[in-house]
Order: sequence, then structure tokens, then C-alpha cells
Amino acid sequence: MKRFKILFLFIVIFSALPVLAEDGYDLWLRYKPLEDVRIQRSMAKKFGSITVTGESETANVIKQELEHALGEMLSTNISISDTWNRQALLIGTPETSSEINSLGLNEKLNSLAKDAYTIKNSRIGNRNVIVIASNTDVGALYGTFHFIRLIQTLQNISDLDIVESPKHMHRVLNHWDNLDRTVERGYAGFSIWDWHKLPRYIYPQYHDYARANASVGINGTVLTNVNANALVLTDEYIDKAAALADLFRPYGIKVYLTARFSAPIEIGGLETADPLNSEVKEFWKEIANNIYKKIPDFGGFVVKADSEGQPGPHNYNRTHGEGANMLAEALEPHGGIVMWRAFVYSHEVPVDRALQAYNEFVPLDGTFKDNVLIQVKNGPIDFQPREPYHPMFGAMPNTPLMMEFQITQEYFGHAIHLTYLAPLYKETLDTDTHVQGEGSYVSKVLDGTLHNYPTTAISGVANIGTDRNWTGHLFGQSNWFAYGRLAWDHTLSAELIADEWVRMTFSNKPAVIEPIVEMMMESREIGVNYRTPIGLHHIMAASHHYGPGPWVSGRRPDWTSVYYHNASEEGVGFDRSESGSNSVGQYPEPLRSIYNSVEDVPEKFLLWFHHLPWNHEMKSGRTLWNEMVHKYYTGAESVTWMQEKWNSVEPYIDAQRFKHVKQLLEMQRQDAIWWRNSCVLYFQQFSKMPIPDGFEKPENDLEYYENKQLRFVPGI
Ligand code: BDP
Repeated sequence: MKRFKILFLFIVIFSALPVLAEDGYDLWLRYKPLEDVRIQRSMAKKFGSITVTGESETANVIKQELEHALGEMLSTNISISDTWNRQALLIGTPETSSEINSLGLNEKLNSLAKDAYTIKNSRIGNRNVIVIASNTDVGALYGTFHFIRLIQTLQNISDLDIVESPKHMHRVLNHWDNLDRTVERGYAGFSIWDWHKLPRYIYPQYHDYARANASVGINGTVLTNVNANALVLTDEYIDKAAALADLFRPYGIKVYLTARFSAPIEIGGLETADPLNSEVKEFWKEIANNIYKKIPDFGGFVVKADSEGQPGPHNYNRTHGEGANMLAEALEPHGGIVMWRAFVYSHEVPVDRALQAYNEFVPLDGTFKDNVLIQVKNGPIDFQPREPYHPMFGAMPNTPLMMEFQITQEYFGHAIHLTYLAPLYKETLDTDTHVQGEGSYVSKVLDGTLHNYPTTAISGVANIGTDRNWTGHLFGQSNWFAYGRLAWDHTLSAELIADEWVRMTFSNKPAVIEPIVEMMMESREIGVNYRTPIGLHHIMAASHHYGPGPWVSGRRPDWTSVYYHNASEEGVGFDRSESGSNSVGQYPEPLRSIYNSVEDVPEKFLLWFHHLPWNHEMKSGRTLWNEMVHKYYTGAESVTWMQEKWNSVEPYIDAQRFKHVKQLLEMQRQDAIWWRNSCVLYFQQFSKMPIPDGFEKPENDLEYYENKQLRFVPGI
């Protein structure tokens, strides 16, 4: 009797607690019962009993995910059998299922990339069956997540003939996480990797992290910061990394580490890290052997060398080729790769920073070992809200280049501003480099079709941390999701991905989808307009990079704002035309001529490539000054429009997530005005022109904004 009383008390207490389920933890894998009960029932009848073949750990993951997803969405218990007994859903490979083997899919699957899959309405005997098949267990897992997505987003599943094949071999997240759990440019709490407790303690989040990544096809994770600590290569830390690798393996995710170039000195007791020194070579071979003993499928190294104070081959008068090849040699026998970053520039080099990586790397084309990829940021400076594509793409036909996008919003309002980044990613991917005639898109450089790269890869700097909702801002999740979806298939549109994400994260109701997707699709341009319109760039506050700082000067020039905007009474903008730094010369024709011409260059890049007088006439008929003011004001004003869109969904979504986004949007509105006022007042000193009629005057003077200091901003 007493037992029952306690149980009763428990039930009363727990049912009175607020439901914590809608705090964003579930990400897009939020499996709520389908709203239409009739559909729910008929699906439950169909998929209440299903078949997942195979004995592997990955097959178990598939089973668990389906049990969870279908169980919740269809409000029923799912029974799963290992062999097909006329169920309406059959999952496996030609090896694990004789029925799948008999469908004649092998040839098709063999012609596709690794982990490709098909989802097909088929007939086996006299039964209608949805078959999810791949040549690999991991492919079957990807297909499973796809199938779950179809149900979550209420797609018609009566006539499926889906064939999916990943466009890049390595689809990687780069964590800029330090061993002390701080995260460089991380705005969602601390690092999810608790190195102190690893390998003995495994957080449940690690599984959910792996599920989320596998659900969009991400198959690699670089655990540590590019500004690397050599300690991670010691036995103690390799054991910790191995625990994560073991956990991620069933989800098809490989682990990578960042390699500090001076590690031979720091942890190897050597006096040099010269890549041509035989002891140094030996050191790296031993490190690699050691890692592969514990992590047999270790992915390889990411390296930031000779950049922003990091050690590198230049310390020994060696080239990046010599540095990268030395590491590649150590990994080669084990099948590992080196992702060597091209983010290399120096203030001691008197050349425009935008030109330096190209100058450094393009002459080395063809000299890298086969297992080296050069990892290039999307634009030639540094993850700015808008940059033209990096001219290295297309310029190295004999060296696989891979993309580095930034998912964390270093220059885009951290985890405070709502910015959907897929339009930015797509703008770069869809740029036509023309290197092999029309249609030579950046995406085709990356996926290998243009230069026949033997290895292909793409990476994104993660925005994930210990915050309960993973990314700080709920909408940061959409950028993780979108990055993964595009890493799998760069042909998807930003809008389609947003639509999927909103349905999976919030609801299938048009009253929810339409305003949110609209808001997301505009958010990037809005963010550009109130920060860096018309090709302005790198005018943010020093160090934390959050707010405006067009006045930043007095430090190494390439880390100031005045270096990039060049504002004076004569005009504004960085002259990169043939008569300036000639960065246009790094672009192939016809882009070179287009970017070089004040008339032809797209206005979004105008001040990136040209220095122009304040009264320069824009396509709108406005002067450059008036256009700039116009952009700053409409940008800031548009955040109010975003707020209205968001407010309209209040009746349809849970209060907790609604309020979270609402508060952040209000912060964004205020910060957008802060950006606008600071930049307009700052540039006005040079233009000496009035703020056109109709725009409210900034409430404070320039001095006020220049003196505004933020303290303890995360991520530095
Ligand atoms: C810059 C960041 C810096 C990174 C660097 C990099 O400000 O924290 O270390 O990029 O990519 O954007 O190496």
C-alpha cells in the first residue's frame, strides 16, 4: 500500500512540473505524433511491424531510430523483425536480405558513391513493400533517416523511387573546441567534449550528436580547434578520442584531429619540427601508428600552419607542400587524409590579404601527395557576411580543394542574431568560375566533376556547444542542418532545406511554414544590409567581432577596419581592380573583366573591388552615399519585419521556443540599429553628406558608439 502511495505522489509531482520537451534539444529529430489522426492510424497499421535486416551495430541504430521515430509519430508500438515476413517496410543491403538481393538493385547501387541508397515502392511476391536499400549499413541508415523525414514532413510515400548518392566523400564538421572546453568562436556554451571525463564517461548527448549528424549525412568530425594543442596527440588524449570514435562508428562518423605543426618539439622532445628532418618524420609516423592502433578508421589531420601565429613549414623555410606531404606520408599506410588549410596570410607580406592564399598555394598545384586536400574558406578574406568566392576554386586542377564554410556565426551576430546561412553557402557553391567554360560552378570543383579529383570533401565550422538547444539560438540548428544537407547534395535549394527544417522543427502547418521560411530566406541579406552593404567587409569590432567597428585602426593593418574600407573624403572601398591590388587578376575571364569594371561588377561586390567617390551614381539612381544609408536603414528596419513574421506563428507553436526566439529577435533589432547608426555616422564624417530625409537621425553621436564596449563576449 505504501508503495502505491509513493508512486501516486511521484505521478502527481511529475505531472505538475512544466514539460521540458520543447527546449530545442530534439533538434529536427523531433518526432511528434502526426496531427491527422486518420493518417496516423492508417500508417500505424502499415508500419507497426517492419523488417530491418543485418546484425551490425549500425543495423541496431536503424532499429532504435525507427522504433523511436515511428513509435512516436504513429503513436504505436513498433515491432521489428530481422527477416522479411511480408511487412510493408524492408530495410537492408543485398547482403543482409535475400529479398533486396532479388530486386536487382545491385548494379544501380554499385554505380553510385559509397553509402548511396534507394527508397523504392516495390513488389515482393504479391506484396507492396517500401524498400530502403544500400550497399552499406550506413547507407541504409541514411535511407532510414530520409524515410523518417518523408513521414515527418508529410510527403506522399505511395510512389517512391528515390536514389540518393552523396556529392562529397568527406562531409565534415570542424569543431574549434579546446581541450579546456572553451570553444573558439563558439556561442552555445562550452565544448560538448568533456576531455576531463573521457574516456570513462560518455554523455547521452554524444549519441544524439551522432544521430543528428547521420540524419543529414555528415560523416566526419574534427574534434579539436585549428589553433591546436599538441597534447591531443598524446596517448592519454588519443584514448579519449578513441572512446568518441567507437561511439560514432555505427553512425558512419569518423573522427579527425588537428595536428599542431610544432608537436615534435612540444611533445616529442625534438629540437625542430622541420618537415624534412628524419626524426621529425619518424615522430609523425609514430603518432599515426599509435592513433591507428586505437582508432583503426581514424580520418586524419586538419592543419592550420603559418597562419595567425601558428607554427608551420615557413619556420624552416619549407613550403606548404613539404609540410603537408610529410604528414600525408605518415597517414598514407593507414588510409588517412590531410586537410591542409589555405587560410594563410601575413601582415609582413605587403600584398593585399585577399591575394595571399592564392599566391602561396596555386604555384604548388600538383605537388601534393594524393591524400592531401587543401581546405579553402568560401571567400578570400574570412567568413564575412558576403564575399566573392575564393579564386583558388578552379585554379588548382591537380590538387583536390575542399570547402570550408563557417556555421558558427562569428561575423553574423553570434548565437543572438537569426541568420539562415544556406543562401550564403549557395551563393558560393552556385558561382560560375567559367574555368572550363560556362557551368563551371564552384560546386563542381568541390564534387570533383570539373577536375576529376580523386578525393572530395567539404567542411563546416560547427556552432555546437553545451547549451540545451545545442546551438544557442534555436535557428542556429537550421544552419547545422542546412550545411549537412548541402554537403550531401549541393543542388538542393536553400528554400527547400528551410522548408524541411521548419516542418521537422516546428510544424507542417502552412501558417507556420510560410512566415518562417520567408523570414529565414531574407535573413542573410538583411544581416548584410545592416552590417556590410555594397561589398563592405571586415568593419566589425576588434577581437570579439560581434558589433560594429568601422573605426578600428592602430593594430596590424590587416586586422583593422580602415585597411578594408579605405574611407576618406575622396570615397570608400578597397581598390582591387587592375589599377589597385589587382585581386581581380586571380579570377578567370569573364569574371576578371566583370569584377574589374565599375559598371559591370554586381553591386553587392562594388566596394569589395572598387574605391569610389561618395557621389558615384548607383543603379538605383542614388548616390553611393545615399544608397549606403538606404541599405543600412532598410536592413535594420527589416528586423522589425522579421519580428512580425515570428509573432504571427505564436498561436501555433509552444510558448517556450516562441519566447526564446522572440527575445533574441528584439536583441537583434536593437543591435541592427546599433550597427546602422555606428556605420552611418562613421562614414558620414568622410562623405560630409546628410542622412536623406525620411530616415530618423541616430539617437547618439559617433563618439558614443565608438566608446561602447562589450565585455566578456564568449568565443574569444
Ligand atoms: C578567424 C577567427 C579565428 C580563427 C581563424 C581561422 O577569428 O578565431 O582561428 O579564423 O580560421 O575567422 O583559423
